[in-house]
Amino acid sequence: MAVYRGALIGCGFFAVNQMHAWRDVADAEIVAICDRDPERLSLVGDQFGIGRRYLDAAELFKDGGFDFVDIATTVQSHRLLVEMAASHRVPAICQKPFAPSLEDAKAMVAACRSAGVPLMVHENFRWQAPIQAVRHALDSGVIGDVFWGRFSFRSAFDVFSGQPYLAEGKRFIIEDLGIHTLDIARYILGDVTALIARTKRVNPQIKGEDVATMLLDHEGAVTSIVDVSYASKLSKEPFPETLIELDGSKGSLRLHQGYRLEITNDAGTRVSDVSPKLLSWASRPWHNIQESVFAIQAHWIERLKSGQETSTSGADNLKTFALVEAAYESARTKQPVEIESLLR
Ligand code: NAD
Ligand code: 89V
Repeated sequence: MAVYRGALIGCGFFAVNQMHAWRDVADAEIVAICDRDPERLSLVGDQFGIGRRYLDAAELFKDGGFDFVDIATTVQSHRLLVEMAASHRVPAICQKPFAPSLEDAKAMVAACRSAGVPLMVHENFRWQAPIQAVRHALDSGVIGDVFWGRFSFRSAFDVFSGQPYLAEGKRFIIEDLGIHTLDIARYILGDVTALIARTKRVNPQIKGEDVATMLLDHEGAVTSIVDVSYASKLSKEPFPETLIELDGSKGSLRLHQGYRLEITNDAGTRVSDVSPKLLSWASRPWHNIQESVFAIQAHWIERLKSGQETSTSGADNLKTFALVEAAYESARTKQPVEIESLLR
């Protein structure tokens, strides 16, 4: 069985999860790493026993010797690095947020398309076990045709200690976290035609918005609410759970806190435990996210083998990224935004 050799760029806070997951993914091996920060490079190189280390991505690509690249840097470098991968005809995974702007994201998709290489955005939230359980429940038809939904992520978890840059950007919760929630809404209820949003900053110590409420029109006349907050002090901290409510023609579905999936229809109410696994290297409460990192990376290798497009390909992620842009535009103008016009 062929082993796909990968190179990882960006050895920061989150990349450690990706490195752990790569060790668990069958037929994959990270053979080289790169970070412009020598301390991060040695820390991750020593932890995972990687000998080939680079401070400069251009040097990494020049030396080659790998079948794909996993770009785990923050957003500012995504376009440069994805275009570098395309110019060397190397398939690429790129962390979310895909790009600083939709125009950049479109250019990245075009570069990989014309180079003929696959591009996947590391949009892992749809791969979480509870989200997959919701998808399977809908596909089984137990609640019929869904006409309304809510996707909610409300928390007061301190994300700034692990990711201090999140306090600094003019944009915060929609771009960093809401992007996942919007992607889940698309994954569960389909593509979005229009969106209206309101935002707020509650925490005075950060620069961007930490609360957002969005109303989405999905294709097929389904309506959903996507609401996200890092300013919600609750009796039991739910981080990093996305809670879901769906009403359908035959019944309803509720994904409650504590990974409890409740389905009600004419047969009654059934509650099941859809908790994620605690992988050997994972820690609570991050285990939900960590398991989804393994799942998306295993999917990437499976799709490299089959040649099929990935679930969160660059082209697919443009449709999620457009919702982020639309939300900021709508919050600014107080007007609904048509999504199609952004994707042209
Ligand atoms: P971080 O700042 O801790 O790490 C980024 C690393 O990339 C740093 O070590 C930095 O030196 C390096 N880097 C930046 N530009 C580089 C370049 N041009 N060449 C080489 N190295 C470079 O950031 P983080 O918190 O690990 O976040 C990284 C990305 O992961 C972000 O886009 C973030 O949104 C995303 N993220 C995703 C999830 C998820 O669940 N999908 C969770 C957390 C973070
Ligand atoms: O997914 C992310 O990008 C993270 C977190 C889950 C903490 O918001 O920033």
